[in-house]
Amino acid sequence: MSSHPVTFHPAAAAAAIPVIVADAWSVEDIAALFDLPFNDLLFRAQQVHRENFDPTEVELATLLSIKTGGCSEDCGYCPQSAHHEAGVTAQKILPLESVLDAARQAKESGATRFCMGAAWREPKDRDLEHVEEMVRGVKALGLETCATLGMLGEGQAEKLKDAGLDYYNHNLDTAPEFYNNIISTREYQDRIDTLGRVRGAGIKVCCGGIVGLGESRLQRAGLIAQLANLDPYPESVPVNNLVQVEGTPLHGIDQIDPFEFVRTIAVARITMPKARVRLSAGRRQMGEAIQALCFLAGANSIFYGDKLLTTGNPEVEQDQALLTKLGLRPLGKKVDAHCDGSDK
Ligand code: SAM
Ligand code: DTB
Ligand code: SF4
Repeated sequence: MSSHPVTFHPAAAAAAIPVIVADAWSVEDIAALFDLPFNDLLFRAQQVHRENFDPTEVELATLLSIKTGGCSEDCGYCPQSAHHEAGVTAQKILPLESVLDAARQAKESGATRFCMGAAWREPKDRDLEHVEEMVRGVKALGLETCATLGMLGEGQAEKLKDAGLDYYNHNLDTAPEFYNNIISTREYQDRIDTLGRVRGAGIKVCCGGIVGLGESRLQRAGLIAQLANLDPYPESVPVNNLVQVEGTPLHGIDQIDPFEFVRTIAVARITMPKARVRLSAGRRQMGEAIQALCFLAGANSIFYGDKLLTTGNPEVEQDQALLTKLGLRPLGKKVDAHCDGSDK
């Protein structure tokens, strides 16, 4: 039973669109959103999106792997885990200048956020010093900074904050009750603790998850409930569609129905109205029509650049063409006379 009732607004009753009157979201309330007819769900999500954002605006965030492969964690989806044979060779941390070159290029292409990812269980203090330098350098270029380095220990978030880090990405990934099917080397609570450290240091939280891991719809609702009930909920919510990589334990499992992915985006939008919901990994496999539905469902951020961490992402030119076709414009860019892609 839901601890918070889902009521039905009289005007919406015919379409059975629930109006949630609770402060905290129960899994049942969220499952009820997932169960709505597709068009009703998207309509609700569009309303919430338009109440909180300019619906033509999309944030472009570029990702760079600053330390690739050889990770001691055993995340079942991840090609960078040393537990799997996914053909990713472990590398050393990138030199500062390579990171800054990539950040300059990202800025030139129109990105406003630069996210640095490392395949660590947690950063050693010596590694963190390198990352602090990178954050300072990227910030000085006028980009928003984000890092994802695994679990943070005592005092590490404060160091990153002092260096100018705007966002820390650390995902809950899936529902607590499904988590142990996917990762055995760290606990759900470890992730919550890291998020607490990030918040405590005054860094904005980027936290989301992956769908298509073999979880049920109820478990997807469970993930969204965890995210939406974080107090406050994350400023950025990346929703990843599993990129299946050969050699990882999840390679070859049944893929999630694309409409179910769109539903997940819509439910994230409704439950976290002011968050930037990022249509994250998996766009290359998704096609343009499903991406367009994701934007309609309230996604207003993408990873932008030819590569994610180790896998592919749509080419920059392809993304620019898609945004133009849909009349979407990158965050921070002035409105053009013809933003519908027409040349009239
Ligand atoms: N090692 C750090 C950590 O796990 O916290 C940071 C990097 S890790 C690659 C960041 C996130 O990428 C994961 O939490 C997961 O949500 C996502 N990810 C990793 N592999 C993926 C895949 N094959 N498909 C979709 N998302 C993936
Ligand atoms: C997030 O939620 N997704 C990004 C970022 N945060 C670090 C990572 C996606 C990784 C996809 C698999 C790869 O390229 O290795
Ligand atoms: Fe390591 Fe992060 Fe990959 Fe897990 S998701 S194996 S922690 S790099």
